[in-house]
Amino acid sequence: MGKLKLELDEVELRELRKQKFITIEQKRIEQIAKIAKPTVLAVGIGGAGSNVISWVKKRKVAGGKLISVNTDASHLAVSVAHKKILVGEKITKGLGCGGYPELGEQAMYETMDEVIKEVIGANIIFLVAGLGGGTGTGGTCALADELRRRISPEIHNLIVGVVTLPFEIETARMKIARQGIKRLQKSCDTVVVIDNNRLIKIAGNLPFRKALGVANTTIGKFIKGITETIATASLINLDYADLRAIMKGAGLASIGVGQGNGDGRVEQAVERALDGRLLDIEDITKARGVLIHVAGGEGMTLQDVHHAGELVKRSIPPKAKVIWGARVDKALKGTASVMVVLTGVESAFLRRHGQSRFRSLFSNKLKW
Ligand SMILES: Nc1nc2c(ncn2[C@@H]2O[C@H](COP(=O)(O)OP(=O)(O)OP(=O)(O)O)[C@@H](O)[C@H]2O)c(=O)[nH]1
Ligand SMILES: [Mg+2]
Repeated sequence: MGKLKLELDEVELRELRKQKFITIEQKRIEQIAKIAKPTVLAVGIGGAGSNVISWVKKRKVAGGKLISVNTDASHLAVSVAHKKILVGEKITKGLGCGGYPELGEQAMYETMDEVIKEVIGANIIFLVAGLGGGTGTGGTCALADELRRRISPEIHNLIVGVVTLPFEIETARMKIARQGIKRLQKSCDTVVVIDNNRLIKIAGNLPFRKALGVANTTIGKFIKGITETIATASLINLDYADLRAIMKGAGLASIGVGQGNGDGRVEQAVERALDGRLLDIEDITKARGVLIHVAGGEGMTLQDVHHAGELVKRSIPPKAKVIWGARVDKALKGTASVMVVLTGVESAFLRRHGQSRFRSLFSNKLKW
């Protein structure tokens, strides 16, 4: 009896040791996962950039940090963000840059250390701005250049510019925007371009503010979508390595988001993401990489997700690199939401607004 008890004790002991080992191992994995979790950060620069950050912040984003940077103190005061930074106080006295990008650039350099301190260290950095004005154009270019200069190449990170193009009627701003894109491409891994002019087509009869809201919603959904997919567990995980594979050194990119309801919601959502998109694309069939992300309610099946992927793939070249993710969102009852990011595309805007006329200005980095 006593012997049997002793044997049982040994078995129990072994079992206990095993369990302890498993718990320690589990803890170790959890710790590594915590450290290895990529951090996502979005900085909105200038009026349009801060408006997008406010949109995302008001809708709550899981796992990302949101920062607003502006030279305009009164706009910054009403912006919503985790952190707000007034830049260039000495130069602009908190009054904005009045459309002068060189001033935006100087303002950003005046406060650069404070901005960099908040931004550096994140794995994915989104720089969001409306191109054409002073703070957004000049400030974003300066910040992107400085980040590239200060982050050592071995650090695995992604700098993604997310910018809007001015309306055709804002003629004076076109040249500034074009120079901005050119310069951003040098320091960012990808520059996602959203053409405000496409708004006229899809939201032409809406009041101006609401039409801008459509663009802000598109950009906001893109940032929120990527952040949450990377930061939280999903149905089909889109991981950081996937994202890097498609966005590292990818040139220009375009995004489209669409939603569908009821039967055929997946087809509807895909169609809207590709057709109703604010894409500034010369030719969709030239895309080099595509990211497809599907979100749906609890009833969403793998077949739905697969179907969405197949529909998108039909519109793009067979050689394009495709990555995809899917996420169940309880709030989306009977609704499917699809986001498409096409990278390596050519900008229709740059084509329309001739490349050669201002070429001499591009060669001098500091002239706008
Ligand atoms: N999508 C979108 N575009 C906007 C919004 N506000 C402005 N824009 C566009 O962005 C461009 C730049 O405008 P702002 O962001 O206000 O300019 P800024 O960067 O603050 O520059 P300054 O005011 O000159 O210092 C404009 O020419 C518009 O085309 C917005 O809320 N949403
Ligand atoms: Mg402004």
